[in-house]
Amino acid sequence: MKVHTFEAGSLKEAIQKVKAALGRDALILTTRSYIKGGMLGIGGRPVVEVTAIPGSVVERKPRRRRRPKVERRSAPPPVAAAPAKKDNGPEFKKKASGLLKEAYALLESRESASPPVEEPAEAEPRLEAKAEAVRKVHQEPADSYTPSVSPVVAKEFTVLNSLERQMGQMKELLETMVPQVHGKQIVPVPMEYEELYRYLLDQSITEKIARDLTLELAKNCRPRGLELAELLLRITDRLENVIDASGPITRPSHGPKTVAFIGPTGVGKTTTIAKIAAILKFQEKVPVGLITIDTYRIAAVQQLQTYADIMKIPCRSVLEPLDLRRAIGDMRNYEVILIDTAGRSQRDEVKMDELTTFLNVGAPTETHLVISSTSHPKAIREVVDLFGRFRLDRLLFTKIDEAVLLGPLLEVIMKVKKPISYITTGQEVPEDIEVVESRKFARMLLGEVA
Ligand SMILES: Nc1nc2c(ncn2[C@@H]2O[C@H](COP(=O)(O)OP(=O)(O)OP(=O)(O)O)[C@@H](O)[C@H]2O)c(=O)[nH]1
Ligand SMILES: [Mg+2]
Repeated sequence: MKVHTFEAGSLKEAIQKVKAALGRDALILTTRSYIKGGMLGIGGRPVVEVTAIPGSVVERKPRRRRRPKVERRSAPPPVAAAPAKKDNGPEFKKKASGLLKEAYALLESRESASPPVEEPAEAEPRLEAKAEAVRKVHQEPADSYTPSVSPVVAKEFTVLNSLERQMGQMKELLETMVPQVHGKQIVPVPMEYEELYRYLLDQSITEKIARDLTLELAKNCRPRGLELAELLLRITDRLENVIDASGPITRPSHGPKTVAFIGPTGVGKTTTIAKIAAILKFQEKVPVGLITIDTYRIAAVQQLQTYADIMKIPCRSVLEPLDLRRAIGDMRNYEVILIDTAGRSQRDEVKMDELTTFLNVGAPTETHLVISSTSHPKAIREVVDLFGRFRLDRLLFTKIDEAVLLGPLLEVIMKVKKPISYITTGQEVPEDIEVVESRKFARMLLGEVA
């Protein structure tokens, strides 16, 4: 008698294979589920193996009438053919949990028995009956299969089905987890650098930057086993190289230098311009002029005009792009011309387009993107994305005095890759402004209070 072996990903599939190859009368001898392939239990795939023989082999033998096992073992009566009703209530759960326990016990006993003991083929129930037993256990609607199955076999199928379901759930879980892991390209931080990594995260440095900095340091750092303070010193060195400081706005070698300040509303553009104008005029003795293209609010124009009046600096307000060009021409005798722009929401397309036209026509020598260090990291990211449409020459960070953590700025610096001109540290004009120094700013990004 030739025993056929079938392998499939699930019991259902295996049975289908048996039926297709040996017919509906086929008799199942053994069933086994195991993990195939992989290493050390990782990466294999669940496999159900079924051995069976054609039913005709057995039919030819004179059949010995056998009493159903269910009677001998005083187990529940044979499975009924009527469609089973779905029941997921507490009673069902209790039963299911009992069955599961039994199933595990059975599985354990099977595993310890080697080789597995096969029941004589003639004592085995038919394939259909086994399938029916499985259906009954799982409360699935029955079809035309004739029930006659021993509880032992039913339990075996319970085990396989339970395992199959669990493996399916695990597969689903893995499928949702694996792309995320790959998406983030997570490389574990060595234990030795875990403290540094956590420290960087605590500074609100983004996870990716914190990880990259840590891994880079871990790769190149000698000697090993440095204290956190020493590691931070090395990170400071690294950031010092990342932070490009442009130095202050200075007197140009020829012609007037026009510098535009752009950025979202209320970040401190006008106040910063007033500070820079005061330093240029009173400390550097540079002739300076002001232009405002803040066409939306009279008060905003007046704000700059008031500073200009106090400092006795000429100030022009313009409403049209061509006026801007004319105003710059009119101020050609001033060495530095600072241009204030209306704060605008980066989401306001109309105003952003209008600013584009002003900047195209005015063609400033330099454009500084003004970002408040108190803004939410997400808002900062959005500002960078949307103001990135302009030709940016410098970054300028305001309200450093109010910011709790400066870590989010590192992402901007790394993304925009433009030198930083100034940071502003309060509302006082002109005192609260500093020209950026790379090392000092690196220490500030790492949490050192200025
Ligand atoms: N704490 C602090 N406040 C600042 C700083 N710079 C500006 N401010 C304040 O921020 C507020 C807005 O400043 P503005 O200069 O009017 O900002 P703006 O970007 O010109 O605003 P819009 O023209 O409306 O877009 C004012 O109350 C300033 O005093 C700073 O460095 N620190
Ligand atoms: Mg303003």
